[in-house]
Amino acid sequence: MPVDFSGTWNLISNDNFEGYMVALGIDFATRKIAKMLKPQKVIKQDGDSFYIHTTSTFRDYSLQFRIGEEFEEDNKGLDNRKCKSLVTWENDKLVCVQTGEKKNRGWTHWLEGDDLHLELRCENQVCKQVFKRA
Ligand code: VLP
Repeated sequence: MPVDFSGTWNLISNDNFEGYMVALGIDFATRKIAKMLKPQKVIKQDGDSFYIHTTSTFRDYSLQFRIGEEFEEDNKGLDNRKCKSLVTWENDKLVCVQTGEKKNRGWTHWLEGDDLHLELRCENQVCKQVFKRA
């Protein structure tokens, strides 16, 4: 049985979000607002189907996918660049590769103790976020 990421999670730390946003080409004004946010993630996992909703006082982003099935992602409200995304299991980690204009773009989710971890990658930048159950 794979791990279960389902739940409501609150951001508690956010390392190098700035570098990640710069790599994505997010403008200065938006970055200033975005780095103050404490987003919440709601994850619903049902077998190989996932729903991940990231909400904040500024913008929301939601994503639905099935493991192993490539889908088109629009990144609406983020950098708005379309990409082809594929999420797979690597042991107990959920690994997403986002193929498109930006090199080395993707993310990895995993559980560590009671915490949800997220690594966001773009080009040579890595952002590391940690969430606790709400
Ligand atoms: C854009 C970069 C901040 C910053 C401007 C808007 C949504 C894995 C994955 C599921 C993400 C989160 C992406 C955050 C990139 C911000 C608005 C912040 C709130 O999560 O859980 O999509 O990719």
